Amino acid sequence: MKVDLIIENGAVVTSTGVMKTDIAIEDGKISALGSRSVFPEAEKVINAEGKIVIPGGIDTHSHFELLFMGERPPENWDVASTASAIGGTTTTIDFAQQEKGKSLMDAVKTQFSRAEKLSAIDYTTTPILTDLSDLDKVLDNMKEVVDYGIPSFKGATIYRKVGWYENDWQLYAVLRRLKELGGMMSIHAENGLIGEEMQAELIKQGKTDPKYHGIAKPNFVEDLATQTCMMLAEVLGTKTYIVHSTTREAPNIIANYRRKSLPVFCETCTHYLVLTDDTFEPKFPKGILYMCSPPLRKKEDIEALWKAISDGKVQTIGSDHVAFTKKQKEDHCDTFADIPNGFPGCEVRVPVIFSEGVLKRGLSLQRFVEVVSTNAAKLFGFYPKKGVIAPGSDADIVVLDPKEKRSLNAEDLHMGTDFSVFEGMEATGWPTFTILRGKVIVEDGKYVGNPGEGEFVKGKIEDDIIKTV
Ligand code: DUC
Ligand code: ZN
Ligand code: ZN
Repeated sequence: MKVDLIIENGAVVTSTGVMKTDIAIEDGKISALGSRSVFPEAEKVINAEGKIVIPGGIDTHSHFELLFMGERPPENWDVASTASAIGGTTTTIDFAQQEKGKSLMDAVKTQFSRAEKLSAIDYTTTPILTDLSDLDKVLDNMKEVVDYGIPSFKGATIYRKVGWYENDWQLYAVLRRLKELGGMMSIHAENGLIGEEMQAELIKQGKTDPKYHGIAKPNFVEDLATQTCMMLAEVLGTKTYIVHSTTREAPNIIANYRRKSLPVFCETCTHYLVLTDDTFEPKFPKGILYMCSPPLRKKEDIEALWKAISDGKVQTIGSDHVAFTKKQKEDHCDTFADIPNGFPGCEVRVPVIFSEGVLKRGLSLQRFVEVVSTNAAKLFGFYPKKGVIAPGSDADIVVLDPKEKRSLNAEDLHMGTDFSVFEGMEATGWPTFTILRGKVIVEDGKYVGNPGEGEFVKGKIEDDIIKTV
């Protein structure tokens, strides 16, 4: 009898540390760790000598095919998910936006109808609440979504114009319901009233350039909302996950509540660890491209976030991938407040964190794996199926070459857009192989799978597992 695949001689990052071990894979699962000499023969052998072997990346924050601020990126699920795979991500937690007048479950079905056909990687979703006009109905519908295997929902304390906003009462009611259901609330935390009134005031004064984006929403606008969310989380005891924290203070605000043993968590995103608000100038050709929310910050925030990652105060790093094109940004650039927020990043997340974190700042391999993979699986309720290299887990594995250097220029990447916010930069540490449930889908940097092979990953949050994040 043969096993399907053996990965030999790699430095494998497991839940307990880094060890030199071989990995046997059968029927899409890891069947054994140990010495190849005691494994059966294999159909295929990958020699990972000199490579680092990690669980497949899990992107906690992608927006594939998102219609937002008047634009839908031309990039489809197949292109986005293929690019994710090339960059070492094997599961994405993609947002599904509720449409006005429709239910959260409708949003899930719409998103999955695309993913089922086109996704190159496994997926689940976090529905975004956009229509709370019948609050009781939405609260009721949340149970159906949780029972379906989707335990997280997303709200926002900003974006009144695009309808993503929840007021304090709505947030309270949703958190209270999620406490009953055992789910987790993901929140985009920026104080919408101050941030958006400040935007309007600046625009009235003719201050419409991208650099005013950061001036309208300085650190305290995010910190204030983060603090509010933490107070609600404490009062209600609901699992609460702050998405894309960017300020030097936010991880500390959240850590203050973690110290009280509350289930609260902090995510940041790749770009907040690399890019500063200097990129907003000049407006053309580049400032408008760097428009995202929360805004890019200062060098001091970047270094504080990296420290918070190694200190355990940031639990996950997502991409916040939205593949707008240059034209889509340009078409709305009269004032900074109208430029569609977001840019592509799903492909570069794992390599940039490896390069900037492990190689440049000495982030441990163990912590690297926790923030790009393991913690996401634990938080969103599918650990140890994913997020770990252990017998019985899905064989989602990345064989990463720690010496491979690639440019981050748009023309060298595979995301469906025409610019890169990382233009001119390089990252060292790229997947030689990306393996999804035992099947090689990326080999030597090329996608060799078939879009549509990705599967829905059901989640159910377990309190004893989430405590280990
Ligand atoms: N921020 C972004 O930059 N893009 C999408 C949505 C968001 O909150
Ligand atoms: Zn957001
Ligand atoms: Zn987002």
